[in-house]
Amino acid sequence: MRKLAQSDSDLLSPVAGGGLLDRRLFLKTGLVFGAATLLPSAAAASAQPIDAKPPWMLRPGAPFSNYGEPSPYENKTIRWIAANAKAPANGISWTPLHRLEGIITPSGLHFERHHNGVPQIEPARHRLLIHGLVRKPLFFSIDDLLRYPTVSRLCFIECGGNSNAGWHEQPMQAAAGYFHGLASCSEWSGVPLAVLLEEAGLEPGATWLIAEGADAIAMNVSIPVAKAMDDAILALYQNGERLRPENGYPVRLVLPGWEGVLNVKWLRRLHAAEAPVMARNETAKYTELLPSGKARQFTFVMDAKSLITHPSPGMSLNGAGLYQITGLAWSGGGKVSRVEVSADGGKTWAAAALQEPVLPQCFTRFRIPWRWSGAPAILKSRAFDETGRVQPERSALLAERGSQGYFHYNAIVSWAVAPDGTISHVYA
Ligand SMILES: Nc1nc2c(c(=O)[nH]1)N[C@H]1C(S)=C(S)[C@@H](COP(=O)(O)O)O[C@H]1N2
Ligand SMILES: [Mo]
Repeated sequence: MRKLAQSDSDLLSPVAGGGLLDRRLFLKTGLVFGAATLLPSAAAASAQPIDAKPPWMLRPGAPFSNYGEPSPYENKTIRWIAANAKAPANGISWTPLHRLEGIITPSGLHFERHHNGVPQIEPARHRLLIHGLVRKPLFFSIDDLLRYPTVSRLCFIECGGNSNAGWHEQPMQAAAGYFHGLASCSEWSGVPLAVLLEEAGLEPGATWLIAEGADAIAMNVSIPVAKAMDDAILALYQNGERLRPENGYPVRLVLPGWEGVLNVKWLRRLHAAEAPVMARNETAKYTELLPSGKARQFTFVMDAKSLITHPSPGMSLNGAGLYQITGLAWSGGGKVSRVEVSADGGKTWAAAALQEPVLPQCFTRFRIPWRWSGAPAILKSRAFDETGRVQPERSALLAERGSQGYFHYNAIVSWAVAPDGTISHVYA
């Protein structure tokens, strides 16, 4: 155990209202486990007797497996599915963000949005066509694509409908991931789309690409050529292994930082054109009418956003004391430059520590220590990105967009902590 230095004890002084402490506190491990007998979980752990001969040490363990699965004790770390009763192939499933750590979403927990189910595609029969305003129309098999030089990119995908319960008049009560988990973050590997477009040779008038999937709805959307040439990837791999069927096997588009619907799964066709196709999912859906009567359409870049994942609704705090507040921040605009946390409902804010790596268009993990007094508290986080985007308060978002919204909700999220330690979602 380490002795407290004067500079260490400064770290135990609040840096904002409600008991938020210096973000560097947890870097001083000796301090936390030595001086701060404040961590309730550590105190509880030391009271447990040590089992000298647990049953799993008395005989050899389980045999090997061809493909690993999570521990059966982790069977609550699952996606939550909301499918349409009349059309079960149309629906969503949420990533349990509240049960995950770090920034990577395990592939089996990546959120899903299917407009007409998951096609079981035989890779040998799948083809990708690039045609329209190109000098040389091209067909690619998956084997062809696998021969191109590969790039990898860590980035999030977020559905434009994520967090849409935030528009409800009353705050929805659900676990954080089952509210904001139509966002996930993976390492995607594949071929830069620019390489294939250069091979096909875009004609001068080609400013849009109409991308179409091989699902039973042949979902299509329009993508500006500038983005396709900038950083779009034809992803073949997700977190090191080939894509999961749910996420677009054998090939999908990944457009870092851009709205989920543009990341066409099971990609079969890219048609170069002079104008967008005005498909259902860029006219009737994923657009919104503003109070002025004008519509917002083609809002490609996902806004700056953040959310405290721990503590969050469904968890409860075990008495007053020292806690680590942690959560995720992201922005389609670029890198997250700053995350601030409030423990007094937004009256005062303190800068959270951003855990490396901090990458553009990627989930960023933030953390800040908090000494809870046991009194009612309201926790909030707000994200800033390197391009000047700031996550707005809910009242500001509603003032700008009206209260009839459905898509593109990125307001600050508030969790109320009650004296008994339970946590609920509030508008504050
Ligand atoms: N072919 C096809 N691509 C699709 C969809 C679809 O239903 N069919 N859904 C879109 C939507 S709305 C989103 S948010 C993302 C979801 O990707 P995921 O299911 O891998 O999370 O895929 C997009 N690409
Ligand atoms: Mo979506």
